[in-house]
Amino acid sequence: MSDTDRSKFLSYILRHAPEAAGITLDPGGWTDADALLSAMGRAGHPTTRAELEALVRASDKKRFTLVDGRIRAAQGHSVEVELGLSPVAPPAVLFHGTATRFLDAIRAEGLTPQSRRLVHLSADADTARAVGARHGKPVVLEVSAAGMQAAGAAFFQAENGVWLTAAVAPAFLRFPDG
Ligand code: HQG
Repeated sequence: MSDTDRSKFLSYILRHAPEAAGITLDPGGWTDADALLSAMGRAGHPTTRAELEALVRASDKKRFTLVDGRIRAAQGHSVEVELGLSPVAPPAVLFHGTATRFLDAIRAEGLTPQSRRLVHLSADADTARAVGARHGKPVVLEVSAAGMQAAGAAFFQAENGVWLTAAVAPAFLRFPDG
């Protein structure tokens, strides 16, 4: 199994379906690293502790956090988790990459988390474009994070730097065409 496949498998079970691998997550989304390694073995993806540590280090987006023998996904969950992040003041503008086919719905109702727990935002437009390209023809929206914060919204930053918030109303979005 390649590192990419292992990373996808880990993302799947740590964000979406721990039960599919026979593990449980605590309320913060953490699971015991040894239990995870056993689960990977049972699923036909035998992995050593050293390989897991290397994979966590090498993950391009730093998707996983491994501390004191416990591991979790830094963000992206659909299962209910309380990441325990403290609200932080965001930069004035953040970016959200999406695909053109979602624009009508986003103009009408703003950004909502869809299958995840929180809306994911990027600090720079290039990263947002890459995120949007996963879904189709990419388009980058500007989010007035300062405006949202002034209106009382909370922002969080995952361990890997991704920005998170509950939802973004249309009034705080700027579309490329105005
Ligand atoms: C769109 C990746 C219709 C939204 C990335 C997005 C990120 C709406 C899609 C992380 C909508 C959801 C998350 C609305 C939002 N109507 N569509 N009202 N509001 N959408 O994958 O942000 O590689 O759940 O624009 O790097 O694309 O997995 O979220 O296009 O950090 O580690 O609905 O996942 O990281 O798609 O990506 P997703 P996302 P990983």
